[in-house]
Amino acid sequence: MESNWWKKSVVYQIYPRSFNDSNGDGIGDLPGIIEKLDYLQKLGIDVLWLSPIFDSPNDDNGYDIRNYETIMDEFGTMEDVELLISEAKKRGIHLVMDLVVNHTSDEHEWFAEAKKSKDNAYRDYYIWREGEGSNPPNNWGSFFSGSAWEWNEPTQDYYLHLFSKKQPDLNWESDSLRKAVYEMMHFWLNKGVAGFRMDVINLISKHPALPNGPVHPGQLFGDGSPYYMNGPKIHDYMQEMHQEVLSRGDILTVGECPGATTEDAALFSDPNRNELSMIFTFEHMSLDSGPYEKWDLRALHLPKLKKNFRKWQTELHGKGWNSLYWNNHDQPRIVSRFGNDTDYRVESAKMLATCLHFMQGTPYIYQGEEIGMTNVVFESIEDYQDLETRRMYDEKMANGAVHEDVMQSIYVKGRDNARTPMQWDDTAEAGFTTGTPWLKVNPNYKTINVQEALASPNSIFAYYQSLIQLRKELDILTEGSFVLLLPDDEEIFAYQRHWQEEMLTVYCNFSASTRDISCVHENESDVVIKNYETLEWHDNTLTLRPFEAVIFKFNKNA
Ligand code: ISL
Ligand code: CA
Repeated sequence: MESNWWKKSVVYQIYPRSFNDSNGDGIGDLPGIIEKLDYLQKLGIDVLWLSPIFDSPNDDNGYDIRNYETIMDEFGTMEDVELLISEAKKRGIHLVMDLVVNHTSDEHEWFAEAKKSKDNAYRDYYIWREGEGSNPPNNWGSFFSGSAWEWNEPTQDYYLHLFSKKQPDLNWESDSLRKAVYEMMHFWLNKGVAGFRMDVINLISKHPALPNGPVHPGQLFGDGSPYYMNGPKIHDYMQEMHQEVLSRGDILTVGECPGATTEDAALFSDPNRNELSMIFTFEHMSLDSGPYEKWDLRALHLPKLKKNFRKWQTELHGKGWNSLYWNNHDQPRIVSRFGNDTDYRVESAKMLATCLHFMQGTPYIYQGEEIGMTNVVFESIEDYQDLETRRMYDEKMANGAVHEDVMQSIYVKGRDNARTPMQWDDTAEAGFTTGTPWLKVNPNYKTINVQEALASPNSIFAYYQSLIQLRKELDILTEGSFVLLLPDDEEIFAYQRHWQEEMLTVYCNFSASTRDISCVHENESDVVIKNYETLEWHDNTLTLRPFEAVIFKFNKNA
């Protein structure tokens, strides 16, 4: 493998539960993924990242792992995984696993042991504290509502869970825990996986005193994040993990890092520091929320988004590496979020893809993004399956919120927007299953589906194929520097890339209005890709129609 191969790769994320059901039980599975490898090869991606496929009671759909080395029954068997790895390899596709080691399931045998007694051999795999009188050890809230602490009767104390109470946090201070994690990583690398996406990896080092956090306006619990995000030993742990595991090959590693700044990102991804290939930032995903929670809806102010990208593009250039994403299994659908999923769905989906894929970094495509899947509106809260959504709903309603307001937040931000079944064709249940899907399909599958996309040369799918191809062909995409144009413009996202004597200019209209842009350097014949069939070009003025995207490439010396 070429060194740093992941710099020129495009990653595709699969949420296995929602991708393709091969046996009619309503749940996507590994044989279902194997059936669709030809489809992924046609798209042109290089890497498949699978959300967790390990044995789990599914409190959080596999992000609560009961056994790291066995496969969830509903998804298939270890033989299926081995077949998937080898079939993917035949098509030039590497497999990346989800590494969830901030916490396990409370049904993991480590926790089943640890909770029994204070002198149990696994006790120090988790984080235990005495209560403060009849209260929990501190005021931290969990990401999924309620306190971050749960009482353990046998030992008369509490354990920490930053996520649900069925996801107890692991104690990375324990040498034997860290060793067990590294062994498990070797187990998967020995099977031929090419890397790991590391779930909330920057939360693994907690400040040992676990102090109370500030209680922000409108919040019920304290914010412990100053004491668990990018904690005191995080980089020691990453360097140790690199030395013990990751140094064995040129592995793709991407750390999910809420709350990480560009300075943190450089520490994680500077190749000379030997930690990770790259991280996922959350900053660009928080610009349409209030300061304290994602459910607090705000309109996006485009200049903020542009300046945020500028910061990440310029501050990591030559120092580290970016990941580029609009979607994943936790985020609403981008075409509904920063695009327009009614009149300009196709145009805006292509425009958003253009804007992202011409930056420096490794692009991630989330299943369904390549056909422009949209958010969903279910009228009943009962139709939502995500625990984050359900707990938030219950907590807000118990505290006097209005049903319609809470539902509105869920329509805009709920994680099930990303998790509705993949839309393969216009037959029943979108061709996802012959049975009853675990989560309802989006009713728009009759018009938005893979079969329809493959039949049309102008589909969003075909456009993603071109973008992926361009990343292979144009070194300037991997290497070039980034310059933001028109930073304060509220409708147009424009930037340049520079590399050697080459230059790219990218013009993206994030609005439904028509705008004239004066192009000094560009020529009509320099267009690399565009999302409208023709160009509106007169006397070096480019007229950008709603959600139009145009890219020019030229030689600065010519
Ligand atoms: O989903 C979120 C946005 O509301 C985040 O708070 C999310 O919980 C956080 O980004 C961590 O996500 C990861 O770890 C969680 C899991 O539920 C998510 O699916 C996963 O991506 C716990 O493992
Ligand atoms: Ca199935």
